[in-house]
Amino acid sequence: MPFTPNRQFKAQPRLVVSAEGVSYRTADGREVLDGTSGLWCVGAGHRHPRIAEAMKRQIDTLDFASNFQVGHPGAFALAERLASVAPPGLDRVFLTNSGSEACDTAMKIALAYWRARGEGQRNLFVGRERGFHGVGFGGISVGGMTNNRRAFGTSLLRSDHLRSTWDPATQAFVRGQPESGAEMADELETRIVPLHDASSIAAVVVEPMAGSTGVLVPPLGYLQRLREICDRHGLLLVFDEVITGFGRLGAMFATQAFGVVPDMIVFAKTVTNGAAPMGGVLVRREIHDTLMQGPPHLSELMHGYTCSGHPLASAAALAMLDVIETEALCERAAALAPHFENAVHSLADAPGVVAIRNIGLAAGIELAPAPGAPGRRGAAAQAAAFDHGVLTRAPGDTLVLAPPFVSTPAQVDRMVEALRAAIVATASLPETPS
Ligand code: PXG
Ligand code: PLP
Repeated sequence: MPFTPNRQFKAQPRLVVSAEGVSYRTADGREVLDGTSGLWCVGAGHRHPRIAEAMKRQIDTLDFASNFQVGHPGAFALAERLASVAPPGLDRVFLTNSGSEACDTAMKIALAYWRARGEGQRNLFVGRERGFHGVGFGGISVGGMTNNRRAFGTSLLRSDHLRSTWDPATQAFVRGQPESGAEMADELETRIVPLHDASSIAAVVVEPMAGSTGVLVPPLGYLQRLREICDRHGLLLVFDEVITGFGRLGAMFATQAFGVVPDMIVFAKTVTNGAAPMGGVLVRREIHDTLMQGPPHLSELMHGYTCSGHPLASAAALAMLDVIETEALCERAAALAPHFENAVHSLADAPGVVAIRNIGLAAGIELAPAPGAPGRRGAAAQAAAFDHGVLTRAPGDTLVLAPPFVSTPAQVDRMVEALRAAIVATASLPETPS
């Protein structure tokens, strides 16, 4: 099982057998609120009828065609549609089947772009500590999650990392974006560019908001500052919007929420509402055009996955984009965000809560670790939350809450109450089992 204590699960399985709206149903018939939006995917709620119908129609029309040498209309329609909701200029699309594949794809496009421009020496990637860019070899090289790298030895690609934007001394209970800290971006210009030289850097890859390491919110002006530094030194800037894309921050992309436009946007997850696996990269037109050269009978980009632009995933994504528009999901997420913020910050007085971070419909509630056993309190609280009726995620000792955009304020309150019960229930843990 992915990122799961397998032996514990086998001893005590938690099986969900059906879902509707913002809830799962367990094998033993209990309702569990989906406080993770199905790992950040299901913004529109589970089993949205419009998406289900589109997928049923598709499987009865064209179940599968690859996009190698042939093509099918759905993938092209989707690419057009994605370009129409992306910031102006980012209007070329490459489709994959996951966020990890999309991250590696963006990194390969960056390498190929520089080679096509005669600058093949640019092969170093700049990421950020506590950044997550999936589990491919590219993604773990530029990623900054120590546990995801440690077990596999040194990374394959050359990389350096900016410091994380999280500063517990000044940000512990800040609501939304911290007001100070934009200058943390200066490290790119004061340390990394001088050390490696801009001419060796392929791209700077960051999540606008670091999601899977517990919701780390960028300080006001930080992303603008990164963009300015990249522009001054001619560096490509890639935003990994696998979590923030398609509404989580109350706008279609974080790019629009923060008013900073990168050179590539990596997306996945919510693009299909989780109903089918899909990811992809939105690319600035000039990068695409630079690659469109060489003998006309040869592929311009030697890259792709069997199921890139799968018909079922394309149909799901087109339907999801319809739903986002017709049901005003970005606006709904934005409208729910203030209630959500108040609700999660009400946990400040729960036992052992040492920090609360939030933006849009994402929050991290950080707990003091059990003495000598980092991660144990988080894992225990996550399990207790499931028993109290809410699915949450615990990277380390932080509980993450990310409700579907269609949640009601009352459902958000129920999720937060269940988290409080779980935090209280795990306030003092028995001795660590050996
Ligand atoms: N980039 C980012 C920013 C992500 O959050 C990926 C890439 C990889 O996507 P795939 O589709 O290959 O998993 C992710 C995935 C969590 C959690 O607990 C987050 C992710 C995956 C699993 C768990 O927050 N994000
Ligand atoms: N391994 C083998 C032997 C293959 O034939 C292929 C694809 O044809 C792959 C790996 C890659 O699989 P995918 O295209 O699904 O990423």
